[in-house]
Amino acid sequence: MTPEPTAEISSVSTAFTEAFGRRPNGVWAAPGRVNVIGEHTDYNDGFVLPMALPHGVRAAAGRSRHARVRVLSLQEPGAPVTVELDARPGDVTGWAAYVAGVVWSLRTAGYDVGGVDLAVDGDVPAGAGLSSSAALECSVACALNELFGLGIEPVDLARLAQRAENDFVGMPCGVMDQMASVNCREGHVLFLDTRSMVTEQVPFDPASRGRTLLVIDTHAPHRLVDGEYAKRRAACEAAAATLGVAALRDVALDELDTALARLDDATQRRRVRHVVSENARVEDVVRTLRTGELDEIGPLLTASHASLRDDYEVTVGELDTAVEAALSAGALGARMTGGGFGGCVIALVPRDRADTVVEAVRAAFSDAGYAEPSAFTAVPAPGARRLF
Ligand code: GAF
Repeated sequence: MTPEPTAEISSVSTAFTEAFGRRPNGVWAAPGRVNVIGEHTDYNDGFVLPMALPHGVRAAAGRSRHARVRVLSLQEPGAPVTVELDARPGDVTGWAAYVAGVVWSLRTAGYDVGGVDLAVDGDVPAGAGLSSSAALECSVACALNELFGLGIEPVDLARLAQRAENDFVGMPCGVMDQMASVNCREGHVLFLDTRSMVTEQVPFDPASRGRTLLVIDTHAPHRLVDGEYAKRRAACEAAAATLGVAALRDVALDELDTALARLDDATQRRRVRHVVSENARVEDVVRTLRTGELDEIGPLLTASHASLRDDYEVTVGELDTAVEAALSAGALGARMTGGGFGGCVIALVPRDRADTVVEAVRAAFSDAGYAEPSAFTAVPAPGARRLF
């Protein structure tokens, strides 16, 4: 017998029932994320350190007898979108492509996904670089995995969701966001080696140290599908080829100067310096957190931002202004998080300075003529799971 849905899931469950005339077989949830450090390292086989947010996507799902996918979103007005089960890349555009892409990815990997109806509901702030797409993909991937008894392990599920985004949606992202959405744990950051896919759950509880991890949404529109992300990735791959390594992960920090001297292209030199130094910063942060220290990670976060601004060139005025204002108002460290070109900044702050820091960022934005930013406290939340 199916248990009664709780308040948390009743809206998406009710939407499913209203649209499809029956109750869903279950509701699955997958979170968005903030990345504490390790930016633009995942597609270089490097290290990342994300944590899940309480914000995410809930997917109510039910098997159907028809050979098609029907999906509605509570964030998108209108009737459910209908997609054929054998839809191919290019056949579906817009938000539904993330859903159809997961179906395509699983089916082309040989998994027997049949007809399905879905209702999705999300609360990851849109366009903020907090990984709403991975949350959507992973909620659907988890639902299909259980509904059709596919038995896919979490790491493989994340890879298949990444493939949906790479090859169906057309965004050449790395695997960080999907791994975070599937594998993060409450109260922890996820240390991921994107080459071996080995993970370590590192305890992370700023509140117990009187600290707050603020997420400041600059509301600067964040766009990763416009080609800049792909250009960064291509520059890294070209540099790795020139250096004769499989990926920039293979360049150690103490070999950096030698490697840079072998690159003629000044842009590639900057990109390589960011990736190599960022990998080293992730390892430093993890070492620091393992010892139970927290404040010492602040300067590493700030150094990461400087590298993303000066060498990787993925920041915008809003991100730099937010970081500078936060640091001036007493943040222990601050950096952009996610792909960049807009989106959010994180700031590690003493709890009793949190309001002051947010006010300082607001004032700096007002002076600069930017839209008003918003902020919330990030608390490490659980990864993807079945809600009922
Ligand atoms: C985006 C991508 F989706 C990730 O894979 C990662 O590369 C990130 O940008 C930058 O670190 O979120």
